[in-house]
Amino acid sequence: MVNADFSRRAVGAGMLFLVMALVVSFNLDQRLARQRGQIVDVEMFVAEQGGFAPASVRVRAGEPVHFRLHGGDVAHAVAFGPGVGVESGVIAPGERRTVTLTFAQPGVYTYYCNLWCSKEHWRMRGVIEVVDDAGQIPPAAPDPVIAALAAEGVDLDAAHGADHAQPAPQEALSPLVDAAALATLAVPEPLRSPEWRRTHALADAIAALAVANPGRAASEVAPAAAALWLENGADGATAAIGDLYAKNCAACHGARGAGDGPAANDAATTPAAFTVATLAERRSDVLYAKIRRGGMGTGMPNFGTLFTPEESWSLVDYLWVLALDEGMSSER
Ligand code: HEC
Ligand SMILES: [Cu+2]
Repeated sequence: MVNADFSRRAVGAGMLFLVMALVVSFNLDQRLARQRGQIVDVEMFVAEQGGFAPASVRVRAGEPVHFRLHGGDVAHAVAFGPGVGVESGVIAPGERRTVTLTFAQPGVYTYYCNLWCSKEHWRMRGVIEVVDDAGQIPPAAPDPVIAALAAEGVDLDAAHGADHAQPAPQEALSPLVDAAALATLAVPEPLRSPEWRRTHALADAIAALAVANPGRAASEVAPAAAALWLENGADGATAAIGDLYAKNCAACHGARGAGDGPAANDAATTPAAFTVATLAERRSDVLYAKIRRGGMGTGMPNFGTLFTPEESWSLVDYLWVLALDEGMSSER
């Protein structure tokens, strides 16, 4: 009686152990599979030949993804965004390179070529759907800045005109930047706030500074406002943003923002030159929106799926560095 009871218990304990061992090994298997990650093979061709194959992939968040990139025709370089901060570097035709990254957050990401490889280069983009454990992607919130512009009735497509090509009132702002003059002027508090700067244009800052300093010459006020504008836009003056511009914008807009990049003539419309004359009347949020959404019916691509909002604001600041930086503007 005692013995039978004991052996029954022993069998029970043994089975429990087995079940637990199976559960543990199953979990271990899953964990190992997760650690090994997912493999995504991508063939690369210029956009005219189909771009990336596949052009859309689905992976799981929190697990490494090994992108095995293979150059099919010409040299390409693959970047991941927004906010991923990973690049493959240049991949020669026929070369194979693996880029491993882990998406911490589910959402929709982009892989894109950032080496100018053909006329339609900027169309060389792929979509990465990163799902959570339940296989879901959280819905993306609309960009609040672009939504606010729409609510305000700002027509992004009407905000550009024939003014691109004619750098006229630039002389009026000469010398372009004068920090010494700024130090002698009264600066109304809102002009220093990032929110004000984002919803206004340099022309607004010049006007507000003139009102706050009656009796001071316009030739003093404008360069002072420009100095303030540049000072408050220091985010655009980093090497990382310069690099972002060089790889994604310079081919059309020119290395120095003069609208004279090697691909400028291929765009459906002439790319804007980023001079004081073209930018002064532009609100920062309109420039931001144009970068993220692109120009409807023009050659301006959309970059909202490539860059973070912060990167986009910094690019707006960088356009001002191009337009206002004394060294550069004296070259034009
Ligand atoms: C394929 C060529 C091309 C590339 C690449 C490109 N742009 Fe443009 N961009 C254009 C064209 C063409 C326009 C003019 C569209 C129009 O008439 O509004 C434009 C307009 C703009 C405008 C609006 C200017 C204004 O005064 O309204 C901004 C801002 C801008 N681009 C920023 C950028 C930035 C920043 C990048 C890189 C992240 C970039 N662009 C990349 C072609 C390009
Ligand atoms: Cu390319």
